[in-house]
Amino acid sequence: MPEQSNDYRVVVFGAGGVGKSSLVLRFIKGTFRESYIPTIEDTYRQVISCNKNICTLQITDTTGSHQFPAMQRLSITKGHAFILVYSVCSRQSLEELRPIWNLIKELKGQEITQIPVMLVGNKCDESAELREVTNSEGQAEAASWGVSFMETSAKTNHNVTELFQELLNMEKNRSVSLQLDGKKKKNPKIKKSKDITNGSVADGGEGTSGTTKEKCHVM
Ligand SMILES: Nc1nc2c(ncn2[C@@H]2O[C@H](COP(=O)(O)OP(=O)(O)O)[C@@H](O)[C@H]2O)c(=O)[nH]1
Ligand SMILES: [Mg+2]
Repeated sequence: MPEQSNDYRVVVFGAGGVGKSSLVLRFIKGTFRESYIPTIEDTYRQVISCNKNICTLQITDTTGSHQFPAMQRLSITKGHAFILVYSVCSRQSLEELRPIWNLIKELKGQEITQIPVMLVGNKCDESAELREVTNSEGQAEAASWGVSFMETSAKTNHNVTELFQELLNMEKNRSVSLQLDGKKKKNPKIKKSKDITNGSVADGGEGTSGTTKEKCHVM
């Protein structure tokens, strides 16, 4: 299927409880929940534009550090871009990303310089007293790894769409964008795809029904 070969795969890593699922759900569904429901592994899909065609943005929300090593390696091997999430309220969660980053570098080899990677300090809405990692410390860590950096809040929706858009902007091998505007009319192939009429599909248990194409649009 052409849609499948056109997948653009983003993998979200980070310790349990840092807000990986919250960021993905905020982006895909526009929702947020206070309760913590541990994830097994879910993949969400959203239609995006790629080289003036449509393709599928596939976001894999991983379980965190307890992911089976073989699954972790597979996610890395298949991934086109990576989001490494820690909580600004937990220095430990930043430290837990290091082995994952090292594994990504090891498995991608030379290719790593071409791969979009964003280090993300989530929960930036939390009060100053709860903070354990400052913005500049996060920035410095990202700089030493040679990756990009952003602070987000899935709770207040701060920098969430920007995170995904920035990540796609970093892709140099193809032109990927959340924007579908303008491309739809020019590309008659869109009508041939069954998936596209739904806007998005998910193979994870939580699903993404209800996601509309409007969610793909950024201002
Ligand atoms: N204050 C705050 N809490 C958040 C934020 N993102 C997630 N949480 C909370 O942190 C907990 C863990 O979130 P979850 O997305 O399940 O973490 P995951 O294990 O990394 O997928 C939940 O109770 C969320 O409500 C955020 O941006 N700000
Ligand atoms: Mg989760």
